[in-house]
Amino acid sequence: NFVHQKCRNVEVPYLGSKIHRTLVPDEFVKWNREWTEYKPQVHTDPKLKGQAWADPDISDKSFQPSWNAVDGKINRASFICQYAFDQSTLCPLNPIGRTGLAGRGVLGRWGPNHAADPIVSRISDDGHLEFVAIQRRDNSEWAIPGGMVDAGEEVSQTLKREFGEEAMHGVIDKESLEELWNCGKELYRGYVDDPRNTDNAWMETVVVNFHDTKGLLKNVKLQAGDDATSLRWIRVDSKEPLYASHSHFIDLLKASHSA
Ligand code: RP5
Ligand code: MG
Ligand code: MG
Repeated sequence: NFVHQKCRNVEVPYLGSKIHRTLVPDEFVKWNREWTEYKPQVHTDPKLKGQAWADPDISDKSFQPSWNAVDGKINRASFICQYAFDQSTLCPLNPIGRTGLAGRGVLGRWGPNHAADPIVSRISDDGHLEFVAIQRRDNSEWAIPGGMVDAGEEVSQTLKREFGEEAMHGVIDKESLEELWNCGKELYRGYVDDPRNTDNAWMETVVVNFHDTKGLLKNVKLQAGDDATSLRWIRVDSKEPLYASHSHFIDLLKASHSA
C-alpha cells in the first residue's frame, strides 16, 4: 500500500515559495481516514495565471473541463483510478491522499498532470548497465530527462522531444537515433511521487526504456539543455538518490534487463 513521501512532511518550503506543508502522519494520508481539523494552506503559484499551458482558476465560470476523461487536447484521466472531488472546493483529490498542501502549487493542471520519461540506456565498455541522467534546474536533483505532455501531443512524441530538449540541447529527433526510438519498452505508467504534488494536482507518467544495443548514441552529442543544467551517464547500481520516483523507475529498468 503505497504512500507518497516526496510531497509530504518535507523539510524544505514548497518550490518557489516560503510555504510549508501541514504535517500528515502516515495513517492520515488516505482521504477515507476522517480528519476534521485538516486545513492545509492553499497555494497556487500566481505565475500560472494567464499561461496557455495552465488551467484557469477552479472558480472561473468559463472553466468547464471534462474530468476523468480526455478533455479535447488535454488528458484529464488518471492512470490510477477515477479521482474524487473535494466537497467544498470541487477540486480533484490526489488519489494517493493528503500532501499537506491544497491548491495547484506550480502545476499547470487541476488533477493529473501527464508527463513522459525516456530512459535511454546502454551497457558501458566495462559491462555496466547505465542510463542518461540530467540535473534539474529547479532543485539540482539528478533525474531522467522527462517532461510534460503538451496539449494534443502523443506520449511517443513527448518522449523524443523531451530527450532532445534536455539531453541533446534541442537537437530533436536526430535521424541517427530513429532506430533507437523505434524499440521502446514501456516500464511503468502511473503516479509519480513528485515534490510538486498537492492535494489537488499531481504528476503521472509513462516511463519507456530505449536501450542502445548498436552504439547509435556514439554518433550524437549528448548535452544538457532547456531546464537541465548538466548531464551524465549513471550506473543503475550506483544507488544515487534521484528526483521524485525516478529511483523506482530505475529499479524497474534493472529488473527488466536482468530478466
Ligand atoms: C516528474 O517530473 C516526471 O517523472 C518527469 O520526469 C518530470 C516532468 O516535469 P518537468 O521535468 O517538465 O518539470 O514528475
Ligand atoms: Mg522539459
Ligand atoms: Mg523535464
